[in-house]
Amino acid sequence: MKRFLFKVCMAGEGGVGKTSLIIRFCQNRFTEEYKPTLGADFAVKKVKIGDMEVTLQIWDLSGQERFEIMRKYYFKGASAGVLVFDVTRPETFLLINRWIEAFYKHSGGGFLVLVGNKIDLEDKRLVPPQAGEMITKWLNIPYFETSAKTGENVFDVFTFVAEKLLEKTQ
Ligand code: G3D
Ligand code: MG
Repeated sequence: MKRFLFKVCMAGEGGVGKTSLIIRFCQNRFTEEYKPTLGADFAVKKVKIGDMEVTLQIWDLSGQERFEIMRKYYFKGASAGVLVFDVTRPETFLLINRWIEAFYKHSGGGFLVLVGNKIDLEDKRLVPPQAGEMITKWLNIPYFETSAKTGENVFDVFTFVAEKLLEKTQ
């Protein structure tokens, strides 16, 4: 079996659900009782694709979203970035350009996917799907909508990332 290891960085404003998405993907759970933390800088999850094993080393910002200076080191060597916003907080969508810029500048050739999270909060939703779809059209960044709470689409995002990373090695 062929094995691969990639660095994947979560990106996006505080409170959008980055840590919750990692916990859903890696441990298949969601907790509302206390603020989710990974307890480490990154989580590791193996994904099998055909006869290949892809290990995603998923880096989290753990409360340091505001410190722009650290983005340089954080994104360095990232093969992919998962840029998250909260569909109930338009300001988190309006700020994605800053993350896109920083990621492309510092990762050194990684690709991005955009994620609109918290779609379970239907009544509070303020960013329509078309907003994310526009980003795909303009910037060629694939767009997913997820709920870390229900788990909807979360595995699809990371599986897509793993498949795309593998494609690039072939
Ligand atoms: P961050 O890592 O981007 O800062 P967190 O975001 O994962 O810490 O999540 C921030 C808050 O949003 C948490 O609530 C978390 O439970 C909630 N959350 C994350 N994803 C979802 C989701 O898909 N649906 C809903 N309804 N809530 C979500 P608290 O209350 O701890 O601030
Ligand atoms: Mg967090």
